[in-house]
Amino acid sequence: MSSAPRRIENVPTNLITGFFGVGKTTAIRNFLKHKPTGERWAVLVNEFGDVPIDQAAFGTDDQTTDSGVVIREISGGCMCCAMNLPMRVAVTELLRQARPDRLLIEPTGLGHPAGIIDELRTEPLADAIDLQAVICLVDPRFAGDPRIQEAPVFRDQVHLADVLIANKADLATEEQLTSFQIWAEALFPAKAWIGTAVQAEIDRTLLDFRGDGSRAPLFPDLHSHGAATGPQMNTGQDGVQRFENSGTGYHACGWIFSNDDIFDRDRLLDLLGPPGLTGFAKASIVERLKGVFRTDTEWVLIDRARNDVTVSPIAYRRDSRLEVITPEDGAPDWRALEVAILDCRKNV
Ligand SMILES: Nc1nc2c(ncn2[C@@H]2O[C@H](COP(=O)(O)OP(=O)(O)OP(=O)(O)O)[C@@H](O)[C@H]2O)c(=O)[nH]1
Ligand SMILES: [Mg+2]
Repeated sequence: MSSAPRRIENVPTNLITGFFGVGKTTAIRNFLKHKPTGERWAVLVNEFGDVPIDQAAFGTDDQTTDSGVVIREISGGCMCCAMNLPMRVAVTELLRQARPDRLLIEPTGLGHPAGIIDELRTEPLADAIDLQAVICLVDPRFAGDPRIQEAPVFRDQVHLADVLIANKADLATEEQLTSFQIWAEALFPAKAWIGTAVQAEIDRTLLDFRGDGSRAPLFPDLHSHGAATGPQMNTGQDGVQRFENSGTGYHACGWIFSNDDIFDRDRLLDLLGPPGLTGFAKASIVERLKGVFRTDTEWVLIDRARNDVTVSPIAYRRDSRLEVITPEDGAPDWRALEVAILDCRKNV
């Protein structure tokens, strides 16, 4: 006779929040590296665009790694907005399937934590989840940028966090780090922890801080509107799939290219790299760009947050794919970009 499965209760859970490209996925990858042996951890990643890339960045093709880590993705909008139900379903399924010792949740860069926290604290998830520290990463270079600083989503990401970390400290000046510290220490209610990090190396024990359940959002209604529209899927030139969606002041366009296409690495990097090269982005603000490409030398991950670009080899092999996020009023001609990308192919 088989016994009923054990109830899932009080799974320690953390939210890792922060604006586009600040280092959330990098932080989670680091936490996973320090995961106690024998524990099983689950990760839920939400991406704004319709073409998920973070999954590939975790170095897994089949959503389940062999090292006690299970990863799931929700793409195409913010799970805090119109996606409460998909989020509830995804969390429930992930908990059932993985029966994890800890759950880490990465919302999109526009994610409003209040909506997610509410969902986690309400039945049917409330019993299953024990919400611990909400960790918010900020880029100290942009903490003074009015476009970000005054954005209600950014302010609530900061306000609702228990732990505040200035990541990318290597790219900031001493003055920017000092300004961050002064600003962070003046926040009310006070943070449980304020720190700086490089490559999102964050002390693992911060995950265990108790979340402060009394933090109320400054902008409680934010998560009930501004949901992404779409997705609008178009089949473009040569059978390429193009997906567009927009919401909360941003526009995302993603592409999936055939696995048979082989791209010229140098031309591709010229195109997608920062302005100053021949990049399309000269005239547009690229808030975020993530792509996996099969090139003539190797498979690469192109990872760009504004004008900081890193290119690294990647184990993903399923297809080439790209996701670009720009402010809604600064979106380029996506079809022209698609043509330019396809022009970088070598084997046509
Ligand atoms: N120089 C520098 N680069 C960093 C640091 N932390 C992360 N990065 C790089 O910043 C880029 C974005 O990092 P991610 O971890 O993907 O950021 P994210 O917040 O998950 O991005 P989204 O999910 O797209 O919002 C990657 O190329 C990282 O390697 C850091 O401390 N210094
Ligand atoms: Mg990420």
